[in-house]
Amino acid sequence: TPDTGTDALRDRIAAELFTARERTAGLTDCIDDRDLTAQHSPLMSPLVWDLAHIGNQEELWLLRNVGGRDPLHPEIDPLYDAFEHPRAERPSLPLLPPDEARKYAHEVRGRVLDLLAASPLEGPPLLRDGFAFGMIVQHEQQHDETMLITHQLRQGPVALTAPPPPAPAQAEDLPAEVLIPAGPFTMGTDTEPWALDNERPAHQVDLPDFLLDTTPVSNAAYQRFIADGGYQDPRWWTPEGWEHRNRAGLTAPLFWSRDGGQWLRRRFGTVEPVPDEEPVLHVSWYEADAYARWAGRRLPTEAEWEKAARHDPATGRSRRYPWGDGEPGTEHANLGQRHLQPAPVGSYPAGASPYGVRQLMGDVWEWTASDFRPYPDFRAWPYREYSEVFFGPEYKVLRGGCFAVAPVACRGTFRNWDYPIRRQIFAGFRTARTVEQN
Ligand code: AVJ
Ligand code: FE
Repeated sequence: TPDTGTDALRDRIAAELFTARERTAGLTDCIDDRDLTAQHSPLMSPLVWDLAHIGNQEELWLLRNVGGRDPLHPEIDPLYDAFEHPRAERPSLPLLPPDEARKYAHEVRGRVLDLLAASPLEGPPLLRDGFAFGMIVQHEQQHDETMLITHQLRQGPVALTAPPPPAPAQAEDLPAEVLIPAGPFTMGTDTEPWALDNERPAHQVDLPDFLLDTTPVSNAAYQRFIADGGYQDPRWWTPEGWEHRNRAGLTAPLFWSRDGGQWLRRRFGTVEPVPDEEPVLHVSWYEADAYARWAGRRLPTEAEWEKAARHDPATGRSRRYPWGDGEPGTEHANLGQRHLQPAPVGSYPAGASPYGVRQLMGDVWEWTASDFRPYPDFRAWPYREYSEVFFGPEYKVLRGGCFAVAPVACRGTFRNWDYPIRRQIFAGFRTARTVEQN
C-alpha cells in the first residue's frame, strides 16, 4: 500500500490535473461551436482539435502506456497525431465535434483518476515521481497556452477577460543592466522530477563576464527603435532577417496599428494604446535581434540567461527559480493566465534573481541568441517527437515562460523553441553585452 509521501504526490497530481482541465474548459466554453471548429489563423489548429488532442495524448501516455489499457477509440488516433497533419490542414479533417471532444477528454480523465489512485508512482521510469502524469499535465497546459494564442488571433467579440497585473508598489531606480561575473555554473538538471528530456542532463558551463538587462525591453524603448527608423535600416538586421522584414512588410510588432501620433494594439479583442511600461510582446527573433544591434547590444545566449536566472553566487549552486527553490507564488512572477498581459517592467521585486535581474520568469517569453540543440549526453525520453526531432539551426530557444504559462510548466531549466519569424507567440526579449577586456 502507498506510503504518505506517495499520497501527497498523488494529491498534487490530482490537483494539477484539475487545474489544467479547468483552464481548458475556460478557454473552450466561452465561445460557440462555430468558433471552436473554425480556423482563426493558418498557423493554428481549430480549438476543438487541441481539445481532443489533449484527451488523446492523455489516453496514449497514461491509460495505454502506463496503465496497459486498450485504446478507447483507436480510429481517431491519426486525426490527433500532430505529425500526421500540419495545422493548416486540420480544419478539413473529420474531427470530433465539440461535445464529443469534451466527452472523450472527460471519459479519459475519469479513467486516469482511477489509474492514479492505483499507481505506485515508483519503479519504472515513466512512473517514478509520477513523471508520466507530470508530463501530461504540462502537455495540457502547453496546449492551453497554444489555445490562448488562438484566442489572441481570433477576430470577434471579447471572450476572455482578466484584471491587469498590479502596478509595481513604488517607483524604483533600477540599474539598466547587471554584471554577471565570469565563472562556471550548472546548466540543466538531473534532479527536477518533471523536467522534460531537453532540460537534461545537468552540466557545467563556464562563461566570461557579461552584462544583462535588468528587465525585459519595454514598449517605450521599442518605440524609440521604430521612431529611429530601425525597421528601415539594414545595418541592424541579419541578411535573413532583412529579407524576411521586406517579404513580410514588418514595420512594428504584430497586433500594433498606428492612429495619428499614437500606437495602438489589439489584445484579446480590445484595441488600446500601447502601454509604454510593459515589456514588448509579439516580436519575432529577427526583430529582437535587430533591436539589440541598434542598441549596441546583442541577445543573450541561452546559457547566459540560465546563469542569470539560476546561479547563486553565495553557494555556487543552481536554483530551481530566480528567487530560490520554492514554488512560484503570485508575488514572484506573472504566470498562469491570472492576467492577460505582461506586468510593467520592474515588477515582482520578490522574484528577482540573486544578481538582481527581474522578471526572468513569467510576463514574456524571452528570445535568446541560441539555436535549439541537445545538451551533452542528451537522451530522448520518453519520445523523440517532444524535442529531438526539432534540434538544429532552424529553431531559436526562448526562456522564462510568460503570463500564459502555468507554474507547473515553467522553471529555470525549461526550454521552449520556435522559428525566428514567429510573432503570434507571447514573446519579447532582453539584451546583453560582452564586457570589453583590456
Ligand atoms: C514545447 C511549446 C514547442 O507546442 O509545439 C505540445 C509543446 N509538444 N505538444 C509545442 C508540445 C507536443 C511544444 N513546445
Ligand atoms: Fe501536443
